[in-house]
Amino acid sequence: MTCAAYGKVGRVTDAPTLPDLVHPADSPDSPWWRDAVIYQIYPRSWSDSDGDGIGDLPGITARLPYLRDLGVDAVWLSPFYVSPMNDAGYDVADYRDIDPRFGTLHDAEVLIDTAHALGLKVLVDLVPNHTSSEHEWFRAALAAEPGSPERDRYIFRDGAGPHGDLPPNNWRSVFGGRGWSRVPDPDGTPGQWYLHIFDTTQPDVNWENEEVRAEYDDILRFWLDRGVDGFRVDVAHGLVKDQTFPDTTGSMHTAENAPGHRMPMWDQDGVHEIYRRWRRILDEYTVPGDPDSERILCAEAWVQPEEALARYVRPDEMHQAFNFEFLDTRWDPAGYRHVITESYRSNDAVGAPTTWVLSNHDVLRHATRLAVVQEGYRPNGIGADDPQPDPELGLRRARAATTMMLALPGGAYVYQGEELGLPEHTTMPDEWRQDPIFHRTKGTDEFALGRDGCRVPMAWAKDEPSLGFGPSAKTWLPQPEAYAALAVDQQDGVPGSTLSLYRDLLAYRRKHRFGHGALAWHELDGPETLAFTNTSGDGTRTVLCLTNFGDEPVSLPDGDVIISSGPLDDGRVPTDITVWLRLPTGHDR
Ligand code: TEU
Repeated sequence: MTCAAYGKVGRVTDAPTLPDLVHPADSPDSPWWRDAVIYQIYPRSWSDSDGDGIGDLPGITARLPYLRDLGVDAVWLSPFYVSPMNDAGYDVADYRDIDPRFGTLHDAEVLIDTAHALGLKVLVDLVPNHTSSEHEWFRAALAAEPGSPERDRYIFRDGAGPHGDLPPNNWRSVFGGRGWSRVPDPDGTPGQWYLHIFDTTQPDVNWENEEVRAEYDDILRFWLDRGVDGFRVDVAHGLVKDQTFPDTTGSMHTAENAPGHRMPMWDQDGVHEIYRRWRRILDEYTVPGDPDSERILCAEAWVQPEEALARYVRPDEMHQAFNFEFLDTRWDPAGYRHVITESYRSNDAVGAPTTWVLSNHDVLRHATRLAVVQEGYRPNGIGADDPQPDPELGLRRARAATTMMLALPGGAYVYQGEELGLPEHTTMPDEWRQDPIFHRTKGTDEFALGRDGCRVPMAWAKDEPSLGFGPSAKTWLPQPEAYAALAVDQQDGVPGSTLSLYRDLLAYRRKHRFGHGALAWHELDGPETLAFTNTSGDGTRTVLCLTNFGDEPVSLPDGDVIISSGPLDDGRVPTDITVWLRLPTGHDR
């Protein structure tokens, strides 16, 4: 390696057109959310204060200092609203109150205030595509006549066939089975059908109806007035449906099944008008001259290609959109290189940051996923009878993947427990499973085990009941044996532990503002490595991030190793390891 090679990286401000520059540096005074690292808490499974086996808000509040010490900027809480819990809270019966299992509205206010006092921002989950079937609006719709204003808040249609006993079209549910269910009319005779893109207990809301739009405006204000810093928007690509309701043959898991063939329930142009409306509401809460007061929207939109996703983060719409193409990338340098390049290209074109993510409550944890040889659509749940992924390989790759992710400019989301290297529960007995996907697909050719394996309660202390999750031994899902050795108290302060790695990565990233840096590919290391540089906006600091995907160790150029996702081999980078290396001053000039 020669110093001259680094000349390609260039000093961003002086050489914005260099061929390998993928992403220019962000302005140093840009607002907090452009480079924030946000920790996802799944409230059922993080911390249980009362011993009922279900996590709760007081439990979360008590443990917030752990997140301050981890070094994240914010938390996002999956839904905590009143819910029958048919989809773990993504079936909301009352958007303005807390489910008693999680606590009270007062507990939520205490949580928000405590987080703010610790310097952490708080995002909550907004679920606008559907309500619970126990929401007062849906109950009123069932009690009302077809064609009534109550029914118009949802998507009711007459059935097909001479007696209306066939569904209005062939749409499927994402969770398996039909996307429509029939209800009796108020007089008890078989009546209309309603659309539910997810579970039958999650009727889709009709976003063509102005009363619906006004209601969600009000829900946003309700939580903004309580101090939340933003919303993660559930199924952001699903709110508006093609009003001709055409039959469709594509997969429900992909918005665009073939170039230009968009599914009629996903990514319709009309969703953007809704987000422009919401953005105006959020912007009312910004204190002039104080970018730290900005409130944000983050899209959960399973939309491809990257340009389509970037439409959600145009300047007058949302702030962030999860980069699921990155999450779905297999353990392959060419795949990562492609998705990183395309993501910056698309987001930079609209002036938005890229928002990286590797795990959440819907997918196999990346400490397991990255050891799975994938065929087709990403695996969704592994059971005791399935081939078991190699946990060591998974953890090694997960640490390397996270070390790569946290070197990338932009924002990032971290899912609870990944900082411990927690694997998926891959041997959970079926009788525990609660995900509606498991129940709706059972016995059918769509069969999938579902997402319970990534939702298992956290491991805080090896020798305590429920591994310190709560004061009793109860847990709503069973914890696998492997969690004990990975508990927080086993890793805290231990050099080389995954928790220490995350803390070190986050501290260095924050100190040197990696999220604001410029990214350029570094070309010298062959097809089996992925190497890029993150250069600070003033050009004074360049860090090389190198991941070795190949079988042979790779040599490093001159520089100081800052962090490595695992031990080096005589100064060389072994298989499935990522290294951050500070290049000597001058190399980047
Ligand atoms: O998920 C939306 C969604 O379509 C997927 O993540 C889905 O869970 C996956 O494709 C199944 O294969 C959101 C929430 O994150 C999820 O937990 C909810 O179940 C879903 O919406 C419905 O609210």
